Amino acid sequence: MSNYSLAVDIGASSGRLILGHLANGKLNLDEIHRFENKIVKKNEHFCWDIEALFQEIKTGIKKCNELGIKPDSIGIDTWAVDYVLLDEHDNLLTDAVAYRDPRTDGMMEEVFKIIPKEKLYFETGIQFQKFNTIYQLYALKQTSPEVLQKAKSFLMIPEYFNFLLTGKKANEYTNATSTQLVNAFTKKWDHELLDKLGINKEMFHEILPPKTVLGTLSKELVEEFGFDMKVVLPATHDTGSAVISVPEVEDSIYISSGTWSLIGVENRFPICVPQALKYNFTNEGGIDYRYRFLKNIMGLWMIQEVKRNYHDQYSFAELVKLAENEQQFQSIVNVDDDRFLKPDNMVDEIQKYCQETKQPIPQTPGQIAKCVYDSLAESYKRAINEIEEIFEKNFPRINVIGGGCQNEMLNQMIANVTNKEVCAGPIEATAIGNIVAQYMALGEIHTIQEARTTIKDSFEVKIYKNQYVRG
Ligand code: LFR
Repeated sequence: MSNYSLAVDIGASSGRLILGHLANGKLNLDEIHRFENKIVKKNEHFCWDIEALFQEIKTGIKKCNELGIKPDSIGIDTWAVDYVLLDEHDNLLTDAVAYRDPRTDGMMEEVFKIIPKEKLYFETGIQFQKFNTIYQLYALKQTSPEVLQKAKSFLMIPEYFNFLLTGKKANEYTNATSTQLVNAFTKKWDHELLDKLGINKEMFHEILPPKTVLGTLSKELVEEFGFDMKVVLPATHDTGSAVISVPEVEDSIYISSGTWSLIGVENRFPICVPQALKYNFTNEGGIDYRYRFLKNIMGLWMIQEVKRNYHDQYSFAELVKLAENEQQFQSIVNVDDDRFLKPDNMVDEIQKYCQETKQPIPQTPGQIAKCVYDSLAESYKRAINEIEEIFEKNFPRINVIGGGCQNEMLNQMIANVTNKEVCAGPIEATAIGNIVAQYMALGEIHTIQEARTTIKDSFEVKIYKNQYVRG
């Protein structure tokens, strides 16, 4: 039996600490700690409460100790694009402003005046989203240039937690690519882009690849926890970790389904071609320099917000049930529209969209939920068509991974609208990808192929087929 590795996986709506260990070629998981994450208002901006999140990480580590388990290593992944800046004394210069904050409104257009859109795409390969770090930094430059000038350290969220654990400051490759400031081919910070935008390039650190052992816990934390462990870099971008867990990547399209739906394929090189630009696909860096050619789709965020707007009166399962009872109702919204990124009220926004597009206006919670799920399935179908057009081939299978793959109704809808086989699982794809990267760093698993075989042998995958095709 292997030693224990601890994955810290924090998404936009929840975080968890999961212990992994290998026994007889199978990976076993134990959830040690789970907590809520949400956007809070701070200094007029939507922010993440990173102090509270770090306390939750510490609570989880202490729970391991209470169980008598001292993991060999820990790895942290979170959502991408967001960052903090530190001064010369390593004090925070900024809040951890959340990517849904409207400070980046209009910034993309400002950046394109300095760097043509095409150039930006052909160099970085990254999808245009108004919240990418490049636009966040440019927004900061407009309002507080002195802060940017003073900054000595740019750390993305998992990197800041790693710094608090070890005292070491480093940037990690998979998350760095999400900034739209890394050259897709050299895999380094693009100094030319930074210079053109007048962004202080001294604050960026060396980009380290996943599977790097960053260090061990600081002396203070060893004392506090009563044990030491290695701090390893997994793919610190959660989607990078999740896609490692896709059991079968050949001829498969994956959907990493959570707050976002990330839909795409794994690739050995970036595809920065005009057609990919036209459809706004990204080439995010992955473990072993495998690229994720994918598109961000609004995802379960919409239903999370709907649930919140109904004052959490219905659980997610209940909303699915209510939607199932509304088979006759159909209105489709464009889930890729930025208006759904952070509307004041998601239910109102969906209703307004339907009214403006002269479709039946959903009234009941069931109709709203049905509209969201139908719209998501439509958007997946569109993205799949675009992928097949770019690759000039048919992908017979879709692998849905992550928490969202537990939504049986949505899985079935995807199979029906795409007429493809849908494989659902594993659920904890991100934590699993995080853990196997740690095992690769420690030499317990040797290759991604071996990791994927282990994952396939360890976790159930459920198959869905188009209900309307016979035979
Ligand atoms: C998913 C994710 C996506 C990224 C979005 C914002 O959790 O990391 O990959 O585009 O959040 O960071």
